[in-house]
Amino acid sequence: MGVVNVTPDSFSDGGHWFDTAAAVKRGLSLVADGADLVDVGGESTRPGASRVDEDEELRRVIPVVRGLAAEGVPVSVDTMRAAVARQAVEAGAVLINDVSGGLADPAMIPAVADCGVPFVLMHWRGFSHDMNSRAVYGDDVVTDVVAELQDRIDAALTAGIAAERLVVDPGLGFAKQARHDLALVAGLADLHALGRPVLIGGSRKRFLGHVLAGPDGTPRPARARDAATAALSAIAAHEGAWAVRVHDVRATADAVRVARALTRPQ
Ligand code: PMM
Repeated sequence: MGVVNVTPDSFSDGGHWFDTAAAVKRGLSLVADGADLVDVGGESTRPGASRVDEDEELRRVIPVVRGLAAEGVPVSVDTMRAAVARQAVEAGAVLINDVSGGLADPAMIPAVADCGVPFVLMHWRGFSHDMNSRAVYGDDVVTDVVAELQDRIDAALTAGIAAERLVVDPGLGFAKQARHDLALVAGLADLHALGRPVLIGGSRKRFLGHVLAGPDGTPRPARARDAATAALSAIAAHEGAWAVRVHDVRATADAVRVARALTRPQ
């Protein structure tokens, strides 16, 4: 899954693809690099970010979804809003990716039930402006995240969404400290116990900056985390992830192919 953030302020690629034509072009180049799916989002979720209003989110996202779908690209929409999700599906999106797992907008789960497309339920504990304060877990972060994701699965099933349409995601970097993110990737096998495909979104995230910190402890900046992202992608793929969500598709597509060759020798 390649990322197109149509935002002025996403933490790692904000501002680059902010106009429609540039964003569509970017999506096409991600496909040329090997993306099977292009995730289009119009709201930054970087830690501390404040919300964008709905009209502005629609204005950013819908023309890009329409433009990519018209080119035959499978598009997912990265949104916490039911209205954006509905209009994106009308514009050709084939998957709804909600980082709040349906919690931010009470109309989201009913909208997904109506739309009939797959739905990514990400682990989430609150909006970006104060999510870091929610990074408090019991003895084992994996156990807590699995339990909270199970609650989201149950909410979706209760609303009539078929289990086959659900994908789960541990939400790396969302109400997590670096050690939580690392424990979740190391504990990927436990996420499979939920019985649903797993999406991993670790691309250029803070925990990789900490892993790659210099001798004085300064984290590696976001733009210099792509090799680490590819390594993470290979590990996630090898551990059975259904998809990885990344900015630099080329390196990750290669990494995933290596992982696949190891698990399924021809
Ligand atoms: N991370 C971001 C945005 N959307 N969606 C899913 N399913 N999983 C993620 O981990 C995720 C996401 C934030 O990263 P960005 O600002 O680089 O897009």
